[in-house]
Amino acid sequence: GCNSDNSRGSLIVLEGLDRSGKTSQSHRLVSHLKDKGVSVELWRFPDRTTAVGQMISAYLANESELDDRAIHLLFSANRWEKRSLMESKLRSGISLIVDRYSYSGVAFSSAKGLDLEWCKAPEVGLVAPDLVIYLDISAEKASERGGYGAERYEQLEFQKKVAETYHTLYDDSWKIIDGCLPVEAVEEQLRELALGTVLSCQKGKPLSKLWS
Ligand code: NYM
Repeated sequence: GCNSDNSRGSLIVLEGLDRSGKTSQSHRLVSHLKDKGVSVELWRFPDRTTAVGQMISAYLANESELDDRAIHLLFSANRWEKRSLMESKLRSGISLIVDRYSYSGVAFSSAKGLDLEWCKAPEVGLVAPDLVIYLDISAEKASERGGYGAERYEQLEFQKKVAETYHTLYDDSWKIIDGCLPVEAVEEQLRELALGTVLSCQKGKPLSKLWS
């Protein structure tokens, strides 16, 4: 029941191309869950507030150059430095909605040509999400949405490669939502998926580790 000792918060990850709608949908989802009385926080990766996050941010803004493998490992380190806080939040009953996670790390780096298994290796042992939701939108449609900023990676040809690598990461546990649906329809599907996952974690679904 709700008060079982192993009741915990759930780790819910949103993934997708740049401009797929993840960020605004994760905000909407968090406020909906709060309204429902769920204790929940919005997280995102990269977490640009840490020292590592600031290096990542400078790289993305084209203010610094880094070897492809070096930046890959920084993105991973940025998740590792939050790992224990993440686990303690979950164990204390707080659910986390996370805008990007290890799958972004692998999809973006392997789209540059790095080996997929090499990209996954530093992620092994991080907390595994209870739910991964992919907001599915083609690179073309995403680019039409406007607002591709000046950040590195926000280019049509590169995003097409990222979409391909995301597809190689899919497994049956992923939930795919058509990102071209109206905002409210996407929101409705997200709410239902998230609430179901929150409930199963309250009932004591065990925490697991990547990759699983
Ligand atoms: N990105 C994000 C990576 O290349 N590797 C990662 O591990 C993560 C978490 O950073 N284009 C890329 C994807 C985005 C960019 O993310 C910044 P956002 O969500 O635009 O702040």
